[in-house]
Amino acid sequence: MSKIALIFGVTGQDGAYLSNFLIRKKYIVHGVKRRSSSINTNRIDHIYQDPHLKKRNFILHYGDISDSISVSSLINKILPDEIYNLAAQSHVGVSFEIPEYTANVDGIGALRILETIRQNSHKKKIKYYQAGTSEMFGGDIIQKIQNEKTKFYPRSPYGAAKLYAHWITINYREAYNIFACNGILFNHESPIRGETFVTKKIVSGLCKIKSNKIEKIYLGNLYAKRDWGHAKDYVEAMWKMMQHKKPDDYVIATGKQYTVKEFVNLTSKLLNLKIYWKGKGINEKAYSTDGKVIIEIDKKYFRPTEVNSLLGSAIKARRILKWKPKITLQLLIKDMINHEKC
Ligand code: NAP
Ligand code: F7E
Repeated sequence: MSKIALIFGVTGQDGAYLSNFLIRKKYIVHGVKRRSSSINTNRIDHIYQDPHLKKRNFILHYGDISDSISVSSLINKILPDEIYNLAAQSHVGVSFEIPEYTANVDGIGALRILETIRQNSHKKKIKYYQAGTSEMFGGDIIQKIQNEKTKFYPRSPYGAAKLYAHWITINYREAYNIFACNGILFNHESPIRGETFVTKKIVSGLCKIKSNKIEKIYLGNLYAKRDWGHAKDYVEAMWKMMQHKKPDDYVIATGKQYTVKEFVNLTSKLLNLKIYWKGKGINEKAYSTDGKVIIEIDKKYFRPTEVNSLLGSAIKARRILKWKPKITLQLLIKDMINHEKC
């Protein structure tokens, strides 16, 4: 019999990749989307519009994880085998502007789901995946390479909210014997990454500059270092955690890091767009060979507290889950460029 999965955050980057992945594994996938005034299902329309899949394998529901009633009624009705909680206000910069909302959705949202799982435990043992993040480490403040044993030190309302979700997941696992896993995922990107995250902004911006659609883009901190992987590899890790005999917490990362500036340089190289840099600090700029400024710094993209350096060790996932990333940064950028069709 097919397993039933329920995905909160199905319309996001990971929700779309995970839906595809689980449907290929013959799951029946229920997804939760928010009501919005404009269409927010672009990333999953290809699945939803397939009449065959729509009827049998992929069902969408309205819901919101800030609303306990919608969370509990969906779980009570569907009684899935596995719940993936990917729903979040996922932008670190934005979390400084809407900290209470971020705490409610990214922190308490997890509690709403876990508590409903607990209340249903006499009817069905539902497994839970929590979308945790390297932002909980706050970078290299405690340790240069971060793993499951590294102390947390969140540097944003987003990181702090996700840390609550992380610990409440562990508490429900220990207190009520619920199969609940925390994935501590480092940055992962794809052609369907949100437009305001730095990788998508760079790839899409440089493509538009190359095809003369815009003149320049504005960025913030060029020297932040990130461990960037591909979302396709990372959703597989989520699923593997849920299939293991014991629920546990895992870091998922590539073990390689690059600065934002190096990401720009690599993207322009792959686009055959020759650039050079001049200036320092806020006045640093990238130029095309004909002397035009194509990248400038805008202070508004700096955060009140920055996570300077993220570098993960996924040795535990490699050893126990037999998971390792397959897609290199070069291939990730090529995939993102191809999608832009520039
Ligand atoms: P994303 O593209 O921003 O997707 C977030 C999803 O959550 C969207 O479907 C969004 O709906 C939904 N959502 C937001 N608020 C909600 C609410 N109140 N109720 C129900 N759904 C809500 O994020 P992602 O990159 O796929 O990441 C997936 C999860 O992993 C997130 O929890 C994120 O914090 C976490 N994470 C991401 C990364 C990464 O590098 N991508 C790394 C570590 C952890 P709309 O489409 O309507 O906005
Ligand atoms: O920033 C710097 C910025 O917004 C990366 C989320 O998925 O991964 C993501 O969070 C770095 C930061 O991702 C711009 O200051 C420079 O140092 O792409 P980002 P993030 O903050 O690392 C983690 C693991 C998550 O869990 C989150 O959900 O790039 N940066 N210039 C910029 N960042 C943005 N967004 N825009 C710029 O113009």
